[in-house]
Amino acid sequence: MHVYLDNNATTMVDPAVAEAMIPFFSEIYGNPNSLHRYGTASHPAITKAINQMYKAINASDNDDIIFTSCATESNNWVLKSVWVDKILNGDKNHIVTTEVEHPSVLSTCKFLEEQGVKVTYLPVNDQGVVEAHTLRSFITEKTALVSVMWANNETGMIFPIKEIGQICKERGVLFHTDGVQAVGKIPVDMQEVHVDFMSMSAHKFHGPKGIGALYIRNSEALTPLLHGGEHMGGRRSGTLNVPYIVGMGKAIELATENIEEKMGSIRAKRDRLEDALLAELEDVMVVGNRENRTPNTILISIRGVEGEGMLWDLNNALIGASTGSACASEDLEANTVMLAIGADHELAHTGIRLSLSRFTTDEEIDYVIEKFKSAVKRLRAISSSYAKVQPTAGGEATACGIHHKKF
Ligand code: C6P
Repeated sequence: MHVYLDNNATTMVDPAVAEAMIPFFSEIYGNPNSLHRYGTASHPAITKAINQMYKAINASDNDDIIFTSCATESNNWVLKSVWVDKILNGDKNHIVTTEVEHPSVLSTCKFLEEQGVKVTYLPVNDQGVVEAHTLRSFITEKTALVSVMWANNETGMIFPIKEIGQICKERGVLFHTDGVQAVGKIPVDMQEVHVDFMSMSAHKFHGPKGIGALYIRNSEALTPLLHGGEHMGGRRSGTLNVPYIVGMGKAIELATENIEEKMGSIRAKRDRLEDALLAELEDVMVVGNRENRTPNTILISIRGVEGEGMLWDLNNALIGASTGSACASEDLEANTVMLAIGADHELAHTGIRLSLSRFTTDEEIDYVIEKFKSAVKRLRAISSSYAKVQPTAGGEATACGIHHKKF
């Protein structure tokens, strides 16, 4: 059996999405900016995709949704353009973000720090979540932007976007959220939150890779990242990628219609897997409480078992999982979110992320439970550092010198 449980890294393109895209490669291939019939032929499909995007996140007619090449571009666009607009050409000098953002936000912030921007990295609590009240004391009259993800890619933990948006609104500060791991996994309604910018990525909800979007409340001014022709109202230049735009529209529609029902079914499988691993394995823990987590995600720490070793065994059993963000997976570094929560380096090397999708089946879950258990047994048997101890009442344990917080 093949089991893919790395859906926070990327998802399979839904066959219905692929089917919707196909005519726009070799049949309706004109440049949508051309005035002839070959160009205009794609306009209805583009309009449909835009409408699907607006409906999925309940954006209003005054808002803009601009297609980009990926969420990395959307994140770069917001951070770099706010720097140009509000810092280089304004009187601000400060950006607030969190310690646990995706590398496309953190690396851009590091770049901006090299340019002289002051960046505050908000800490997370022992659940891996930024508490909204911590933000208040860090916002000053020099703050240009707050950037806080909606849901974390490694833990699935959901951040208090409504409260954070409210604080930013009260203080007159622009608010960007990286919505990549939220859209298509939990209800996202732009009328319920005060968010100025939101990044999205199609390949996280069964659309194609290489296409993302940026939501812009009330068409807020933002210097373009890509200058060129007058595509998308001059906001983002480059010939429109029609098949991918059609695919993103179809994918977001499929992911968000009846989302509660779809997610209920994924949550049931996720919970069954999590319950089984917690009940049947000793010295394991899952990061973050379930109620506040995206319904498809588990970040599990297995004392005494290196994440990479575990991935190897799972891979041999044809199970795809990860130790954390796919973008950082070549570094063999400790899981950054676990470190931010307060785990020590040894423990932070034992995290395994399992992320399900609507295509995950009950049979696959049964198979993973068995293979996971046998992999842990095998790896602990050959582990020089694993010594079985009973965790203390407070959840603290000191096996093999690992001291950690209770997650
Ligand atoms: N996270 C993961 O394994 P792109 O691929 O550029 O459209 O999306 C980047 C991105 C931005 N923000 C968040 C929260 C993300 O999770 C990702 C992609 C993958 O966690 C690949 S690194």
